[in-house]
Amino acid sequence: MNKEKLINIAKNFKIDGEPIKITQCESGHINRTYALTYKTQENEEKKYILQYVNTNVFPNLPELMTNIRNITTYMNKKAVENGESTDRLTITMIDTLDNNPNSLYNKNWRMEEFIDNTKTYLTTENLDILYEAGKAAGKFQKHLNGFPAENLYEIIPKFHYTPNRVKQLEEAMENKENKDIRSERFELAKDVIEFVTDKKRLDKTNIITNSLETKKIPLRVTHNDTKLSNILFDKDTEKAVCLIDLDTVMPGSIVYDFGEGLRTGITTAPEDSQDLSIVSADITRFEAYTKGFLSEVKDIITEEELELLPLGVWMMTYENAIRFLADYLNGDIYFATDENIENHNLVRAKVQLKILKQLEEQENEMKGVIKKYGF
Ligand code: GN1
Ligand code: MG
Repeated sequence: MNKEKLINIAKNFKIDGEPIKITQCESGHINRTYALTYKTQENEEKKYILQYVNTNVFPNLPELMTNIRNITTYMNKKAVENGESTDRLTITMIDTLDNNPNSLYNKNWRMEEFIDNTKTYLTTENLDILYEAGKAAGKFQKHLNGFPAENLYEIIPKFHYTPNRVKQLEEAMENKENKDIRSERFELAKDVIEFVTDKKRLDKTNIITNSLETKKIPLRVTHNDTKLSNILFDKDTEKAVCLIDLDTVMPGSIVYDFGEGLRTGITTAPEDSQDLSIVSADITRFEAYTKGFLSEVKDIITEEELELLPLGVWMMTYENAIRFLADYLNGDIYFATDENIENHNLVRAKVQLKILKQLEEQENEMKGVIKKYGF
């Protein structure tokens, strides 16, 4: 989209000054995101994020924005009550000029403050940063511990209900409409399909959801997309600042947030690395993240949840593998793909597969780490 159009859209939000620079951010797979730098009347520079939200993925955007408003208000209020700073605690939406109740312009557009002096990682070998990442995900759980999860809208129904993800994969495998691309893609994905549909793996997919359904573990406010690139770090101190991308905050399990954080935290290469030889699951990274995470949640996590944490990492990795695979078989209709990366979604699925294999081999080591830092 051209800059002129973006500037005109941004004019519908309550921001002082004039935009002087616009860049597109490439990392998300769902929404279109831009960073806008403004020159304020005091001649200072201030940055904002402008986003076109994908309403195919998020058809109930007003409810999504309500969730974000409710949890960020809660977090800010709690911090004030506890005498803690609200500075860079969480994201802040910008109101529209016409005071839209959901801070949306023209249905899909929203703006938020850019959180200053921060950066993100796709992957890192720095254990201090992983410790910080674990702390950030743990803090989010801790901060929202008193918020009634059942009051949140379920933005994407059954988001981490893994058996339903399996069903979606089965549907993709039967998808008649894509017959032409299907046969070739099926052939290329043969090994991945075989691996993820192995009975011993399918049999594990309902363990966490069953634990929630039988109330063995509590329903909690869950971020649901705690991948490393959704955590901001201070550019100077490299301390974690906060979690961003609150679109998928919904009722869920702490096990999901831990698992999704480590799905990316434990790996030695980006999610779409075409060189599988550099992809592995590194237990020392697991330990650093776990240590940070548990240091924040030790007073709220239950023994049953603790026990499920290693499985959570497996489950989130498995789930992303089958989601990428299903999208590949469906002809890339959900996740954004880069035309320069051939079979992008299959590449992503294969990376998850390699990590899965290694997680299965290191299950006992992971359990040992949880024992070490748990109660
Ligand atoms: C998507 O949009 P983004 O990049 O934050 C996806 C996550 C996946 C992730 C894989 C709403 O997140 O669930 O784990 O890609 N978000 C949605 O990188 O489906
Ligand atoms: Mg997201």
